[in-house]
Amino acid sequence: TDHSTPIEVDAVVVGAGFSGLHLLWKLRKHGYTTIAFDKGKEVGGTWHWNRYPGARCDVDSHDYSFGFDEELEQDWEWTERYPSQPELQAYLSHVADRFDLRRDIRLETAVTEAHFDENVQKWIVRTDSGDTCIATFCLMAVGCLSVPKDVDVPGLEDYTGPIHRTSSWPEDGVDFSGLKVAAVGTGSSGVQAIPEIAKQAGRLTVLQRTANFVIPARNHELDPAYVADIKANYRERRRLSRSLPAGCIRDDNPKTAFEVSDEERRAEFEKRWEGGGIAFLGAYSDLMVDQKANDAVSDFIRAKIDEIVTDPDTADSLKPYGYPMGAKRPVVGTDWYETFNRDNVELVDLRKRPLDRFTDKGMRLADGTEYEFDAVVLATGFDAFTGAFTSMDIRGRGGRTLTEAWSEGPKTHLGLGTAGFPNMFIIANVGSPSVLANMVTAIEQHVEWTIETMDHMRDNGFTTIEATEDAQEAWVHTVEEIADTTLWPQGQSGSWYRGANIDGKPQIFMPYAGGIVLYEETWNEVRDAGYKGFVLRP
Ligand code: NA7
Repeated sequence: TDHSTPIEVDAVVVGAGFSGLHLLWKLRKHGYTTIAFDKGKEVGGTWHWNRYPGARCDVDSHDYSFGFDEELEQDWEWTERYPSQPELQAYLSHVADRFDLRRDIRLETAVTEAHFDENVQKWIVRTDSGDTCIATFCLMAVGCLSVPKDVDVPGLEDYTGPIHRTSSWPEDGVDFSGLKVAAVGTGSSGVQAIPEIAKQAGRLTVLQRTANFVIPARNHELDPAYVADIKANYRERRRLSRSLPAGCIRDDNPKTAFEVSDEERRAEFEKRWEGGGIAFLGAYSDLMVDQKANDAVSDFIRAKIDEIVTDPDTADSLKPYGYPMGAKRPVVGTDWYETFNRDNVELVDLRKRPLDRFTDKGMRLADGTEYEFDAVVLATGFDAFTGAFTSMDIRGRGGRTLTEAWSEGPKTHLGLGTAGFPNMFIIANVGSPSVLANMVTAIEQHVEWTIETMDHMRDNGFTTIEATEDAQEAWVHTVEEIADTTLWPQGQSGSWYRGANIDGKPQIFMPYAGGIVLYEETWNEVRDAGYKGFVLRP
């Protein structure tokens, strides 16, 4: 590859995961020249890096996939209810090959800086391979969970054994057979990885700081008749998905929790617990808005934990208290609670038995107990949403850095653009439904709107588009306001939705909780009012 000649394109795409691949496909279709950079060895983004054992999506396979090409939909065979990481990786690699996207992708290449040059009204983008790229548009397809949080586990720097992060798992996997392993973190990643590691390890010690509500996934192989039915009606299914707030079909019950009898409510929870998955949250329409309704479902789950986990102390530690079910990202898992009945698994509840520090060989608890470990697994989360932006040197008008512009937290208009950074479009990240909806549906909206806006600019002779300060202040307010109508804010201590999982990170409720339908209506109004809140310049 020639790195010395500047690459001139209409649009540079940062990232080649779901967002980046979709962008590449559509940009080309609409006649734009483009190039994408991704630091991974392969396309896939989130699904390339998070290849730890048990990694799996918790949206149904047929919905967590691209709807832009009917033949792709018909040809691709999903094998399980929820797609595993290897299957998602295979799918995204297939998409890159099938549509010949690779000729516009440079892998193992990280974008290090993106500067808007006001003289030429273009983005000058540089990579760690020495490429320079000059582009009219800079499209940020960087993902919401792509930069791991810095390790803040005391003493871990002294630990001399191997440390594996779920978010950058070794490509050849890790053999834990017979080893003494510690796992830190019990969010979605830890909950998926721990039961798998427990099957292999000699001893597994799980360090839990905050207990989560974990709903059983009930993953299973797909029945060919079911798949045939979906494929026969795929267009309708996609249309329906776009007409529902979550961006996928979830079987939401319109009833409220206390308009039914106690027996009916229990039966509904039981049915959904058996059915598994995020659909559990759709048991009643008021679970996320009414404290009493939420208490009912939270009590139901705590009772399940008591039923499943044989040791009463462990059961007690696994039970979440102090925040409403669903007010932190709900976790979907397989055999999570059952894993703690295994002889080789111990739960260390850090709230009851605080950690003193890690040592060269293992760890010491405040009560003096010493542990030795052959390996440590970290599933400690991400510098969510903004991490991928602040880790690059992004400068807009007047050389102002994005980190500075976002010093009070990330501010955008509709999550699509930010003031001072013309022609930078952000795909499914802050200020948009992203992680609170089916991510792929959310991505689809943004990709469509981005290209539609670029077409509008091309057709009408506009050179730049830029969000106004006023519009983004108003949008940040709207995003907070919508979150405040729910029980979400009560779960935000320590939550990555607010940036509260990282010391010193400015706190703003980042994802838009209004769902993809209201969001689409808002976009339509904005566009129909001449891109209200954006300034278009010739
Ligand atoms: P999460 O959900 O941020 O979970 C991180 C976990 O790591 C969580 O249990 C944290 O406990 C724990 N953690 C973080 N730092 C520490 C320290 N220092 N000591 C002990 N425990 C710690 O990240 P995931 O990767 O699991 O999931 C991210 C998203 O991926 C998920 O929501 C889905 O959208 C997919 P805490 O709660 O902070 O007490």
